[in-house]
Amino acid sequence: MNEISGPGADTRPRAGRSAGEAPTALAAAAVAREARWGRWGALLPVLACACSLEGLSAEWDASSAPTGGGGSLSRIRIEAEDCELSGRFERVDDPLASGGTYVAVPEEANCESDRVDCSFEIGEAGTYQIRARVATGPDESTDNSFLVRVDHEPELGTRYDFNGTEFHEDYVHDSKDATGLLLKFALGPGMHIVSFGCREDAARLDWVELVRIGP
Ligand SMILES: [Ca+2]
Ligand SMILES: [Ca+2]
Repeated sequence: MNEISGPGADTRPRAGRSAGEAPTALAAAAVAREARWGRWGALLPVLACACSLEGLSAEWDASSAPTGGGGSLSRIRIEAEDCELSGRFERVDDPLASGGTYVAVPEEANCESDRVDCSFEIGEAGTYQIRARVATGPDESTDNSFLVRVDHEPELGTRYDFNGTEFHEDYVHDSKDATGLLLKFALGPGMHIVSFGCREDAARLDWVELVRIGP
């Protein structure tokens, strides 16, 4: 697997959906872990304690929904604002966004190599799909696509179009594929990077999930 870049100084671990714990202390602890251990530090609590993921940017939702095959979907969610941003992607505060923040390249800034890289630690090999919470920018017809890559492939990215000026959940599909099939990836255990690259400035990304749909 390729080189994996660390979270960098702009990583901002946030308290997850809190259930009574002190988010600021947890966030501070997460920052301290990041400083000492980089990306791996954020994983330590997962190994140490499966009971609570408070304070981590990645959330396991093993509660899941049943699938037709009798298995269950498991998903890992990472807030886009907690991913590594490059180029002109910016964090934008918005009460309608999960965690109060989304990311976007400013309108009219144009796209170059701007990217949002979200690192997922996968424990179980399987077939995965990407789900994201997205919204178009102010111009719904020209602020509504990203170039999606998994582990830096494909090199040019898969064009993913969507609609809707309000935030909504969507599964990533290949917009050049007339069949409309959702993207699927066979992933082994370990770290995987899901990237959303700028294709049209002002397109908004709130969070990203890897969803395991089967073996
Ligand atoms: Ca635009
Ligand atoms: Ca968010």
